[in-house]
Amino acid sequence: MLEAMTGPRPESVLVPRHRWRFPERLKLAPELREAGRRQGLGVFASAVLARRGVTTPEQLAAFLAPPVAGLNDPRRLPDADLVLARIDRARTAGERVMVFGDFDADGLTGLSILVLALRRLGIDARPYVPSRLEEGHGLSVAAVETAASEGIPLIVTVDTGSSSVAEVAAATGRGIEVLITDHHHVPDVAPAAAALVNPHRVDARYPDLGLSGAGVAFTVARLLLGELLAAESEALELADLATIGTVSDVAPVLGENRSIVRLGLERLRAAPRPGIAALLARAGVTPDRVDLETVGFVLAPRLNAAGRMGEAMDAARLLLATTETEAVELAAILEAANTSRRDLMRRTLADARLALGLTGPGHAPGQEELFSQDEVAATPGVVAAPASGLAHLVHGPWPVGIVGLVAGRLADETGLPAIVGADLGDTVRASCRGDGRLHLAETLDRCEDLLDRHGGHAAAAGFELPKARWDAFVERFLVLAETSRQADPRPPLPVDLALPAAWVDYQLYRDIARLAPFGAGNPEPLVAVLGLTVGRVREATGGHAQVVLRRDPDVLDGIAFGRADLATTLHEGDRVDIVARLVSRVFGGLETLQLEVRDVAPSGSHPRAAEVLAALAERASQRPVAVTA
Ligand SMILES: [Mn+2]
Repeated sequence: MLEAMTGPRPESVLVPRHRWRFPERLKLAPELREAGRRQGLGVFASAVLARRGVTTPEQLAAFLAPPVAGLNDPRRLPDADLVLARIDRARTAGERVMVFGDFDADGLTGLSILVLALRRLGIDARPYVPSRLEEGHGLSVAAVETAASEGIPLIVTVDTGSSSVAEVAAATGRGIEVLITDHHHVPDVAPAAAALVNPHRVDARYPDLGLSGAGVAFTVARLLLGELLAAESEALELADLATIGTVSDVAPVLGENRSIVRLGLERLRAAPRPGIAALLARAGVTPDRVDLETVGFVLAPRLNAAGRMGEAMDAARLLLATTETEAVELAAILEAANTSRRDLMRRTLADARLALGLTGPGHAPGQEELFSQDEVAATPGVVAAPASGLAHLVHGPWPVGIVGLVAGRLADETGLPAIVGADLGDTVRASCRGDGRLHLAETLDRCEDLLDRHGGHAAAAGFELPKARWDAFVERFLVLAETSRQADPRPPLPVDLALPAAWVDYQLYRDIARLAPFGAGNPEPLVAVLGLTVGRVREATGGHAQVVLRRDPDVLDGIAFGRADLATTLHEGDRVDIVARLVSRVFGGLETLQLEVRDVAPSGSHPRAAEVLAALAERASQRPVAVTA
């Protein structure tokens, strides 16, 4: 109140940092509510699942069932019979088999899965990882030549090959058969391979389209070991590798992928294979604490770094390592690749920031400072679009393997879409990253006449164009970015549940925990906790804020990481709504609920929050069941 009387003090006014996006209204079907109740799952968690596509009692039961129940019959893969027959023949004939995997983490883990499965069948499997710089994506002619010179009559691809028409023809010309396993788009003219195992084939009847390349390889391993050895359960032990591929490819953690990552996490935690154990040890992570975030931020980047730095074969060897000694040695090589990848990224980012006129220490919120200003010197050949306030566009003489990472950092740091290109002679190959507010792939579609090729998603895309068309592209891109600019520039914050504060309890935390593991397609739910009263607020060390939130009759503890500002903008007695992640804190043997605060708004300032609070006030006498916004 004192503030109101002494006039506005902008720094102490509470304004939410995000545009809260409440979930679409949903009336939970009675049978779904009942199905949840039978499983001991509360109505709010069931509603979250329903919004994520779990809309029938059968799907809900499958979601909560033991993971093996969610795996599909591998015999439903297209060309399953052809693969089985050909591998069986290789086994009886004692043929060597080359397993060709893409050089990213999905390809590398998928390759390891098939190599291990073939070895289990007694087949001499030879891993082959192409060089990112010299061979690029797809089955390579160099691999075909290697197979020919080594007298290998059969190549199995992983995570790639669906577009390799010429290379498969080259193999056939040399008397080598190719079995393709892949999850990428199948073009109208598919390669004439001996088998094309890809759930995305138009004639495929496989029930799940979410598998990654490693997920397809895992399913093929289940097929081979199950049918040829009656030992499918042994194939399940490869789920840890499939999990890394799934997470690295940002495949949705729903459906069959949810089963795969649950099996994989069990294995990663309980008995990580030597290579994974060595990587975790290097990163200082104890196996029993591994979750999908660890997989995404510790394991996958180290494997990808190897591919970017030309050490992908070492990454494959690491995954296949059978002894700790070998694994520790290879993990050191990968760590070195990861470090040089990071140095290269820092230098490239420094170059790009200088050219773009971005000043100050280069770091995204919450991340370490990347370089000091004296490291920065202009690199010749860097071309940046002038400041527009709409996007950052720059290209230069940088390695192709690094520009995506740099664009990601620039986008995180500035909150604007970033396009970073690597010069390849007269061509620029560029990566685009953003927060999805400007749909990057659709924006590129509208520049199609200027581009040689392009593709991607809302928040990540890529393209290639002749250097001579760069300026025209920049001009077009900025016009498109301007027209689609949002009236409200704040980043959106998706809210999964909006509940009066009194309804947020430990049981809700437990229900939400049952929806784990969280990842792409199934993010950890955020709850808008409505109608709290601010008690004590204090700034905590490390730029955080701690707040005690009163509700009737008890209090909730809140912690707001990186939001020291709240110590100034929140005042005792303020009525607030909070978007938070629910966490459990164990203190003195007692488990209590804590709110990990993402954003705060004056209570009822969002119309949907006001609606929930009004409905509550109206029905204050009994506890209604479905007033969730
Ligand atoms: Mn893939």
